Amino acid sequence: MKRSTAVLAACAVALGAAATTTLPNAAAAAQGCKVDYAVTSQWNGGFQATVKVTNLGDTISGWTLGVTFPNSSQRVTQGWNATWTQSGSTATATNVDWNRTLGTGGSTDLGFVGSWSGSNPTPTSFTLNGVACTGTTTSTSTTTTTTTTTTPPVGRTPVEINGQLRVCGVNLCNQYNRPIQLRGMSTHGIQWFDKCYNSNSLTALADDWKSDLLRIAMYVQEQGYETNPSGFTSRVNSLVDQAEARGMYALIDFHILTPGDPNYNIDRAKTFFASVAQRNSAKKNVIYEIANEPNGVSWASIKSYAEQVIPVIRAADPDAVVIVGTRAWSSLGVSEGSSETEVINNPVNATNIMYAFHFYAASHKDNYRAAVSRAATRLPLFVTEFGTVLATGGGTFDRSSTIAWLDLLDQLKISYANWTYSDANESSAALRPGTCNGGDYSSSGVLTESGALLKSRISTADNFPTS
Ligand code: IDC
Repeated sequence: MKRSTAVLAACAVALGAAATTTLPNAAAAAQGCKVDYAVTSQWNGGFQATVKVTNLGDTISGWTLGVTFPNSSQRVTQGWNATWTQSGSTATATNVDWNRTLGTGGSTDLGFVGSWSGSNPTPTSFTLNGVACTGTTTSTSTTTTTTTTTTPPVGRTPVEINGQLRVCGVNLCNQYNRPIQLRGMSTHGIQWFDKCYNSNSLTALADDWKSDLLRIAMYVQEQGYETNPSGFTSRVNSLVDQAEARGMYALIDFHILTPGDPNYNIDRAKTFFASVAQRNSAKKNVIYEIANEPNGVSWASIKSYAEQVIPVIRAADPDAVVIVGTRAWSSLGVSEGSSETEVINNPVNATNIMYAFHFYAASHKDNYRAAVSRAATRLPLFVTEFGTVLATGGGTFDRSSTIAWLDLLDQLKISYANWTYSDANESSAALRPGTCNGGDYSSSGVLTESGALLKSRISTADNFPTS
């Protein structure tokens, strides 16, 4: 083992030089490390990897990790939980404040998105403070699952653990600046399915489903907000409170759909967001989604809308995360023949924002998944709405495409909300028709096929980082 070898070598040198001299303390400090490296996703020209660093030596305070690739065509483009730089074929990760100290046996989880051309991106060696990590284990499998022994904190809700969220790099991060993924459900249009959102149903969502968030879909047209601004504003606020009381995040969705140009509703958006942002500014559980699905409108117009609405929110609630819808029903432009590059090349001029991506699993498959994999290396993405069915909200329930999507989102730590937690008579709904007429939201009999799959995915342990 590296630790004892290093100490013995130091003793031999010291004793050989002068048998009477006591050992200098510095020479006695044991060093050693182990790295668990896994490529969690890989695509043409890029990959994402996790790097778990374990200190096998004495406690260190302040460290750098060297990661040497086979050649310099592998580049770290964005990393997290450390400051990443690269020179030639060696990338260097320097500790950030909260993981500066690593005790004996202590570990920290880092990660990065990298680019590569033509060869396997697995690093050839790792060093911690210049000493080779001989405990290195590597894997390039995209299916490797890291087993974790973290027990989810008992009795602590998603909001209690994660607190105020913020965007860090391409991730959604919690109060400890650690990337997290929120998994939850969207309401249906609250103008139609209001009765589905009551004390019993929301408790079932928080306690049985272990949902991290509730998306509140407030349509603007179709008998929505425009017909009764103050009524819908107060209903949204009351759902924010009910989510908060159960420890869930609340995603306030300004659900524009037809017409597809968000600027049609910009005055309503400013009025609405000024009001909800001011009323909820002290809360930690609110996320704002300013335009559900722009369609038939250029990215430039959407960006202009965002750059007028975001300052209204910031003026009242400066630290909340804001999510901007993207072109073509929030497909990053793909459904209108464009791509994520229009956003990458011309991002919204604001900080602490994410971009929405929506998909319907039976309609949107590999080329959309490829777009998300590419975009996720450059843009903070949040899947604020997706369905397990056709884009109509009905038709075939596509289990295999949904699983492919959810596996991808899990790997990329992209948060999501499923359409819908309602008993609408359509295959996207999670609850069987008639469920919202009664008080039982917990038994398996109330779930549709889609609801059963989503509940099984959402209710698994979150393992949110707690330091
Ligand atoms: C659908 C509802 C359906 C309703 C229709 C029109 O499921 O009951 O009649 O809207 O308002 C979206 C939209 C979302 C759609 C959903 C399914 O954001 O409002 O809901 N969908 O068509 N984008 C892609 C699909």
